[in-house]
Amino acid sequence: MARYNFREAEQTWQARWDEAQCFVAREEPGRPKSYVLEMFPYPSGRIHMGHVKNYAIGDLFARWRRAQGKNVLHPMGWDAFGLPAENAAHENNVHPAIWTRQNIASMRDQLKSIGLAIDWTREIATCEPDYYRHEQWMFLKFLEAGLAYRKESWVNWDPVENTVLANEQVVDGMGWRSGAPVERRRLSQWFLKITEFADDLLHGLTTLDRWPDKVRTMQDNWVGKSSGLRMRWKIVDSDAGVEVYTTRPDTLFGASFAALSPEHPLIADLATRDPKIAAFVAECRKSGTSEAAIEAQEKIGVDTGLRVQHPFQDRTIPVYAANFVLIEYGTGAIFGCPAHDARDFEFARKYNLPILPVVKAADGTNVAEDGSVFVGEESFNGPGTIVNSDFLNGLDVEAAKLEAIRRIEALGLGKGTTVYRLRDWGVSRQRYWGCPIPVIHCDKCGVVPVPENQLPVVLPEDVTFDKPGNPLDHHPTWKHVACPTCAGKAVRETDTFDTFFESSWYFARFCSPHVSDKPFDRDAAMYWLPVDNYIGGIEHAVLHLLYARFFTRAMKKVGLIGIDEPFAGLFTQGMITHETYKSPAGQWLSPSEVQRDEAGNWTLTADGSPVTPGRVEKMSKSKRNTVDPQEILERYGADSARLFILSDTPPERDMEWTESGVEGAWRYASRLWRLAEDVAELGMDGAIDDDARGEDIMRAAHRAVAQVDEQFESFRINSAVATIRTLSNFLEEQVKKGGFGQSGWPCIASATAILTQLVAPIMPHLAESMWERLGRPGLVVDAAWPKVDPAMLVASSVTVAVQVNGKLKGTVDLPRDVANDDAQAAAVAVPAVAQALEGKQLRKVIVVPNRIVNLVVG
Ligand code: ANZ
Ligand code: ZN
Repeated sequence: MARYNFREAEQTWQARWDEAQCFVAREEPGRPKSYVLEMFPYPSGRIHMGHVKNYAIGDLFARWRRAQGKNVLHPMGWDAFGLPAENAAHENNVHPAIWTRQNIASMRDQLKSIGLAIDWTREIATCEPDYYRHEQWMFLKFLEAGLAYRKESWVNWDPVENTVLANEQVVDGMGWRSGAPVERRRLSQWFLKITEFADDLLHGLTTLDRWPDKVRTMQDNWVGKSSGLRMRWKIVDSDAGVEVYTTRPDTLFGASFAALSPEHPLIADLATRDPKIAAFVAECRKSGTSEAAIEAQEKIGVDTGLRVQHPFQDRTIPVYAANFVLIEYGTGAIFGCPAHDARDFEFARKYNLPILPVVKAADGTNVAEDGSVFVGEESFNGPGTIVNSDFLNGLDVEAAKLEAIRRIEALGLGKGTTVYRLRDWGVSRQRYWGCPIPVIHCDKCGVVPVPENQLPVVLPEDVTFDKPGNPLDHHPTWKHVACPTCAGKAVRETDTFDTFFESSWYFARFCSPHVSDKPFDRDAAMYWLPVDNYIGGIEHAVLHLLYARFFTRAMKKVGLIGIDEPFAGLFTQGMITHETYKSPAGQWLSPSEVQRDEAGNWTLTADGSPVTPGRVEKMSKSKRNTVDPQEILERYGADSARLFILSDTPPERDMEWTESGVEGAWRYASRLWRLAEDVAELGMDGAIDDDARGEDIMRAAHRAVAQVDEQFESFRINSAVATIRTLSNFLEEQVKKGGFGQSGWPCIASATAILTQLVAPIMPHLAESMWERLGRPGLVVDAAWPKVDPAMLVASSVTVAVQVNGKLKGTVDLPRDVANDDAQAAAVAVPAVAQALEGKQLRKVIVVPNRIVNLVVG
């Protein structure tokens, strides 16, 4: 019997699918579609296990939906702009374009070797002008529609690299690559008006019932809608005032200071006269601008000497500049109530400011034996009753908020408002390897959009990386152009778009990737979108997914598309982990350097020295616990890798990669192959026909299909694998028993064919080989998914006696092993039983499964 040769089989079937153009998608209006999409990869050079998992899950859906008769779109492309290419240029002196294109070529080969059901004719790379020209055009449309604008904003500036850094690129106040202290700078940047859709983005979340709750919650928090009060505190001895925003107007009587952001105009003004304030502002500038960075810092401030008047009381409070007040949120100024806010508490302790409790905790946290309210070792921010607050006393927190707002509004000092945490999206990057922003700066005319007929603005490839900063700035010619309006000397914008720009609409481009006169064909997009199954990592729960949702709305506003939500279903997969290993000297060792001896001890393969196995952690280069998919594909084949990744744990959870696991998958693949061979060679061996046996076999197959359908649908892929194993075990036993007659023999053959179809979305190559071996016509990939015959799901029936108070009243035919409740329901419906029960109270029901239902009445 021939051993299953996965190397040969995988190549053969991939070529066959290619030839038959199995996965080339065409719009067919009226035919139900399914758009399956995995988040497209960054072309880093080689695929990693996370990719394999991502695409194994997506591929399962693409193949399964296709077999179910859906018109499937399952495309692939490359998120090809970005910093790593530029870093490679600086480090290895290779041009980003060359580096990127080489990486794409090798990763494409790798992905193809996994045997994915992808329509490669739709492949796109975002770094090519035929892709990014459309986003330049859309940007101009957004400008016209008021969805893009330019403004000065605070950015993280790396003085060594001469570039703006994203918040994530500031580590402990230092540039992640230069290690130089980051500065804050004001720069003119382009913004997209995501805030215009803040409410709509929130509302949309409620319609996304096929998204994980945690992702919806994260987006909800990111948009961060809050309601509160915007109010003015009058500055003593001045006509000026300070506008603050608070979500806790109920704590107004507990105010003990006001604080302004170091970037607040009033502070900037004071800094020109007061060196102490100027020094403080300069100090704050040294740290990043992100909320996370600011949250982590020690809360510090400086007393400005100003005081503001309390709105309801005859007292004033000092005004500080404080590092924890963000310029971009609310009004950039707050009043502090240390008793009920953790940051204010820390600040008050440090600067000896009064801590005035005004909320009596509902849970008693801050209530003494005698009922008085005290200040503990931390602030209290839960619910309770207001105290020490004049007209608010006795109200609960929520009622007090409303009352305080009413009073402030009556005094003309402020207004209840809604505030969002969401900021407009700054899309300018001072980088080379990105899409050029299509505008021109003219001294006379200002900012002039590049006229449509001059698009695309092609990123020049003849640049050098010998100086830090953006090579577009030092390019000798590219930058200099005639102003489109006055024809005078002008310069191009050298900033490029944030690479999230490209990933915000690529799903729409896939619908018609070859149209050149517009970003995509509207009809094609309306046919395919929204994406039915979008699969990717949880790390994109906020930014990418939010930007894409915004972009879809923006595209709708400029008439490109007619939907709001791009992704109807979202699945976030867990990571792949691996055990870690350390040498006696404490160095991380890679799994390929170590081995386990018979006694179970780990040693270094090279010299046998002892190795300490460590915790199971996310595969990472730093811990060296990665396993290269390439090696696995070569040793075990794509199918075994796919099976192991899908079978071990629910796909949303982290899964631990082990050598024994993939070996087990490989053994199972070989067993399936043997089963196909055995069944193929099985003949009628003259046994007497046993119809019941044939029927049992078909029932088992149908039951498995019904279960797998449900398990795939709910992403319980590991359970589906278990179902498949149960069926194959059963079929193996049957084959071993042998003795098939004229009716039994076709049954085992077709049940094995059904098994093969269930296997196909997971191990597509093996399934083709089995299908062929079983003598089935055509390719399994083209075979219609088995239809479950409901009659086959009903387990064979049994006749059950129905008794009332122990006396036989009738019988009822029930499915074997039916639930007790169902047995009872069927029993009481028997006419003679119903009669006997009339007017009586049912006290108790005793069910002897598959035999008796005894109804006890009184
Ligand atoms: C007084 C107060 C008393 C506050 C109290 C809280 C508790 P959320 O709910 O997260 O939106 N705040 C307002 N603007 C700020 C800014 N630009 N930078 C830093 N903090 C700012 O937070 C709203 C609260 O955060 C506001 O309510 C304000 O402090 C502070 F017991 O006002 B609160
Ligand atoms: Zn001009």
